Amino acid sequence: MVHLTDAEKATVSGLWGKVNPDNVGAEALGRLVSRLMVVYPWTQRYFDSFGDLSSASAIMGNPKVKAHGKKVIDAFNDGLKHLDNLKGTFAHLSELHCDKLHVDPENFRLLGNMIVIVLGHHLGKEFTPCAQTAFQKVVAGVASALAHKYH
Ligand code: HNI
Repeated sequence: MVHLTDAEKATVSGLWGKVNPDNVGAEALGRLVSRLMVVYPWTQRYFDSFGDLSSASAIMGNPKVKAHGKKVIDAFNDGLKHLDNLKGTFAHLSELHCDKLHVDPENFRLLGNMIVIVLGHHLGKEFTPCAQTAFQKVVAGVASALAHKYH
């Protein structure tokens, strides 16, 4: 399990308060989907009902990607409030992604990295290496909590 120091927790919540989570979610999911379509085209099956995913700009403008990004980031946001109990917080979602959606857990790590990239983009200089380290811990913790039911 990940462990954040009190200083890291303060950094994470301070910086999270400066971004618009819905935008971060939509962009992170859009970037993940764009990357998946190019590198792992078969993952399109996850997003069968999403409509036009034919190019990066179609994906970034796709209203279903945006709406789904909001769902994902709301759950992520909930995780930020329970950093000491990510496993419990994501138990239900882990079951859903594992048993029903059959999402390869590698995608949770990829999405976490997209969230870090988008935060870097939105926060610029404020996203110091120290801040990045704190967020990498969070996304690693969320990814491992989501992957929990797979083992
Ligand atoms: Ni994910 C549905 C949260 C990563 C594919 N996902 C959800 C829902 C939440 C959620 C919340 C809605 C559940 C419900 O309706 O009851 N997903 C999260 C979180 C992460 C994540 C917190 C990582 C931080 N999901 C991923 C990834 C993929 C993914 C990386 C695939 C690449 N998720 C899905 C799919 C659905 C889904 C597919 C169902 C979509 C639908 O509505 O049909």
